[in-house]
Amino acid sequence: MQTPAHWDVFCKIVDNHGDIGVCWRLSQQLASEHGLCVRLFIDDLAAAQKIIPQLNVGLSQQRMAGVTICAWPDDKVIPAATVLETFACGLPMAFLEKMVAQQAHWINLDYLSAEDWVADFHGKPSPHPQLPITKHFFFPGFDLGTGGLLREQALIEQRSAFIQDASVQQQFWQSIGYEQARPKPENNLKISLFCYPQANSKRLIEDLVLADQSVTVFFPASLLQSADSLFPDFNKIKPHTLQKNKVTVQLLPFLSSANYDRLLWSCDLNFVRGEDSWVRALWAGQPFVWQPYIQDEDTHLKKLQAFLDCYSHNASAELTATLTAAHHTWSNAKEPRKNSFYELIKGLAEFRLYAEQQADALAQQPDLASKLLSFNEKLIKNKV
Ligand code: TRH
Repeated sequence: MQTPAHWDVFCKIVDNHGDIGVCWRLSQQLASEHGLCVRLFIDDLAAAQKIIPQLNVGLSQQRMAGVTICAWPDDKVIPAATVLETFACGLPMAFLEKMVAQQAHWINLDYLSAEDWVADFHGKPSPHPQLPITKHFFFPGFDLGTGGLLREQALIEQRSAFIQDASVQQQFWQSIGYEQARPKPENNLKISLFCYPQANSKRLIEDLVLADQSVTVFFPASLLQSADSLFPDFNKIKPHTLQKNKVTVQLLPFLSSANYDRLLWSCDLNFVRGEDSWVRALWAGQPFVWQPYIQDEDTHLKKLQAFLDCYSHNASAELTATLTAAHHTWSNAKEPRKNSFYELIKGLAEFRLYAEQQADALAQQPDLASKLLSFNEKLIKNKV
């Protein structure tokens, strides 16, 4: 039997949950699907607990889901054969020096973007300015010339099984504290809402009220500060439930990763943000609106447009226009377009079919973890 290859993954939690969300998901996949021996180094174990609730922050090393989770390394730690830095988080100098001595392979996993330049930069080397070691950039992306998208092998099957089983769905709703009305009103629209405070929520709520349709909006209670501004003239009708006209807001606890996926699979429309929830929404195969992480000089708006261009390449002109208007209204305060969410809701049937097709098409491509392994093989054989 072959000895498993050793990988070290480095994660710095800058803010929010995307960094650790991606690192934890990828580390588990490398261990469980590819049989690697993975250590995940995290700079802030307490912050990571939000995504890995079972984490014991008092332990500097612990094993979970086949991964060894470690506190940021001290000078004594010996690097693995392959070191995956994530989002240019920086590696400790003493660790880097040992990597040089061991001729470890060094890859940086970058942020996801649909911009054209990504394929050109994917896989490119970047020699260290002082040390004789080279880092290689690995860019996730939407086409074959990039590093692909994170997707567990069984994800699409798990989604299909869930969608086909009404009793499992009912159990899910109960487990997150939501009593679904029975019999289900045919036109009750379910929307999950995960956004940054800058999102144009005022316009969304106005359009939902205008749609004059029964709507339930699922919103993480932990973002309640923004909920005050999001739902200012709503009445509290029950604990965790707010209402205005036909729009009900159901406040949710922060869900486990598995339950967050189930929520995305169950809703008619998902508002997602950043990176990891965005990719999960793609795989859900349901209509979604993505809000990019806000960057200086409106860089995020370029990322947004690049994604819209890439995602809607096979969509009808009407659907493309609807998606563009809704996304720009949501993320670009300078460019709100009237009734854009109203139009989005009216066009959900077409969007649903399209989202499903896009998820299926993207799932035909190799996933990010598999591509990362092939890339590392090339590094080992000096073929990059
Ligand atoms: O939290 P984010 O805003 O993370 C961001 C982005 O990754 C961004 O690119 C990065 O620069 C910045 O962090 C530092 O959004 P994201 O990426 O969607 O991560 C949220 C994670 O939280 C994702 O793994 C889904 C998870 N989640 C749950 O597990 N349960 C929940 O109930 C919710 C609402 C989210």
